[in-house]
Amino acid sequence: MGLTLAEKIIKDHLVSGEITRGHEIALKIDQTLTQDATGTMAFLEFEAMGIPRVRTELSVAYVDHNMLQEGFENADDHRYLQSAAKKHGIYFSRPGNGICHQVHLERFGRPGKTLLGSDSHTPTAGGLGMLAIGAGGLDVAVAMAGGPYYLTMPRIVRVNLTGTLQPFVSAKDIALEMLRILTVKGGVGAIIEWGGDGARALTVPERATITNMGAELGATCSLFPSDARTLEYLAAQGRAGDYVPLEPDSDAAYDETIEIDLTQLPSLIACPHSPDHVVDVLTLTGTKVDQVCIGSCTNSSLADLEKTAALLKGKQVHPDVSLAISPGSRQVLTMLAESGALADLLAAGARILECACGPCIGMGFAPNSDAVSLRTFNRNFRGRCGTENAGVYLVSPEVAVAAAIFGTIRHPRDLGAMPAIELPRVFCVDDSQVLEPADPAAAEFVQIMRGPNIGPVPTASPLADLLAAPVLLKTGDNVTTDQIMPAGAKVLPFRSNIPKLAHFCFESTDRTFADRARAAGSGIIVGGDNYGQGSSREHAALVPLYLGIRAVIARSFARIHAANLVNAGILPLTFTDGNDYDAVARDDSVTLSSIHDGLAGGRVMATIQKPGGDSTIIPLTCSLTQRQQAILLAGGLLAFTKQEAAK
Ligand code: MIC
Ligand code: SF4
Repeated sequence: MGLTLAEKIIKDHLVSGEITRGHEIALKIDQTLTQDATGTMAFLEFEAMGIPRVRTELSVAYVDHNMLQEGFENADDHRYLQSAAKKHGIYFSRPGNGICHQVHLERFGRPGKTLLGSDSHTPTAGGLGMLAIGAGGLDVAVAMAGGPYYLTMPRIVRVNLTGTLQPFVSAKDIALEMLRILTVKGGVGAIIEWGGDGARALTVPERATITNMGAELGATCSLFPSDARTLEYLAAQGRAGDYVPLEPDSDAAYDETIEIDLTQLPSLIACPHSPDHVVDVLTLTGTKVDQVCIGSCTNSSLADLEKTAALLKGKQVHPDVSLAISPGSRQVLTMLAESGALADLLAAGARILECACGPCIGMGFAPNSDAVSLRTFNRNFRGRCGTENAGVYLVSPEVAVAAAIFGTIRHPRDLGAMPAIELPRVFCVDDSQVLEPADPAAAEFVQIMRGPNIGPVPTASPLADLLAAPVLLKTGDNVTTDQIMPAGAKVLPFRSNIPKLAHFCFESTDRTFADRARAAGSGIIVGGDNYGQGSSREHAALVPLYLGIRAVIARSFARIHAANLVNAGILPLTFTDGNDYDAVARDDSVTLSSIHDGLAGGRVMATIQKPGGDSTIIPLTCSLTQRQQAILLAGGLLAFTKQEAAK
């Protein structure tokens, strides 16, 4: 039987394990990507491993998230990252050069290679036929040190695209359609492989919009074949030499196949506050709009913004709408300037923001109270935009432009005919803002510059055999890492300062959480399904660890967060019987006994003691690989790595 595309790349990179669904595999990682909001911690962890120089083919550090410099903190972190990158053999993409995923696609991604990134949207590079996976900072630090990346071999879902997109319907609508079909947890434990005639017709940036939002499905990664379109893109970037053709075998076996007929696909919109609340845009016709944002790692390519400019040309943004555009990279912005499109955007009344994540992560441009904000982004979790009571809707650039002009949600075909967009065959390549690392001889003399904001990385103790702790918080389903550890302009400057970050833990869910956790000294969190969906931020594990959380019991976990809990040294357990979720409440005392045997046996018994005195015993499932068990017993991945190195 033939191999799927992902299986081929996995086979080429397999360090250990067998390519059988559900088995643990270890992959050699060719490239790593870090960004500033997760990178400071990842770099501190890399430093703690004592390895002088990265052992990957390529590691790049981007600065794109923490761009507002309201105080010294972010600037200090940028300086730390720049000096540490120089010392340790890492390329450094300077602030202003663009969003990590956009720049990586343009300048570094290579078909057939593996990429591990400390950002959940790392799978964007799957648009180039790369096996690109998001992970916590510590996993990325280990990969930078030359260690393999461990994961459970996912199931592989094939999506077959047929037909042709209607005018004004675009790649974003395909991504939203998948969310409508699969929901935010439908991709957990899966790799999504895109194919069919409809996929062949899509350009690399369009493919990247789709692979980007595989993260919202919870998928491990998403990828497209590497074909004529890939060559065309790489050639435009002056990188035709990086091209290798890659297709799945014609007799490859998939675990599931989804068919999407592009001809039938309408313009879609994801309603607040979840990317899978997807409806036909027509159902919301007439809804008044306050703000429109075009950009983010999902929709900020040159093609997206040239299209935006062409649709806006000669028109004016509605007086009640504030329109912001954040180009994905300096390359995109430069080319918009050269083509004259930038002038069209300005003439229409758009506010041009930096080439960075910006409003997507609440770094400025928060909407007004109760606003309706239409964004071409990928996440619309409550409060993420910076305004708790705003409603964020996720849309294509076409729907965004229509709303910006009309002031209400309208089908974009009301804009008239779709203007034809001509993109240059050769893109403007200028890597001057990517700094090369020092050569090995000079590296030892490079001084790392640390600001006072950088605190120590919290570490766990080896997992005890008995754990008795109160339930400090009980959450519902689909809790996001934005809820556990919010981001935004106020909080992000403290990404390298865990004690400061701790004040904000679960802030929007329960303001008393951090104080109660501190007072209790140790505790347990109970969650519903898909606990920890969303970002890769390991801070959503490190901060609870710092606050004394020793275990999280949930109905199910999102992939990256579950790995981050283990890496931090927190025990993730699931209810063997999902109904037992109802048997546990906040302030109950939970006793987990014979944990060490339970780890090996896959089951831990929990005694739940109610404040009134009643108690019940429930079984919990502990589905951890032997390696993960060893990590917990060592007190987290950092301790485990040091322990292994000492052997
Ligand atoms: C996000 O989109 O949520 C982020 C901010 O890019 C995160 C990374 C982070 O929290 O720093 C992600 O997607 O992993
Ligand atoms: Fe940046 Fe938003 Fe993309 Fe995250 S999702 S990398 S915050 S643009």
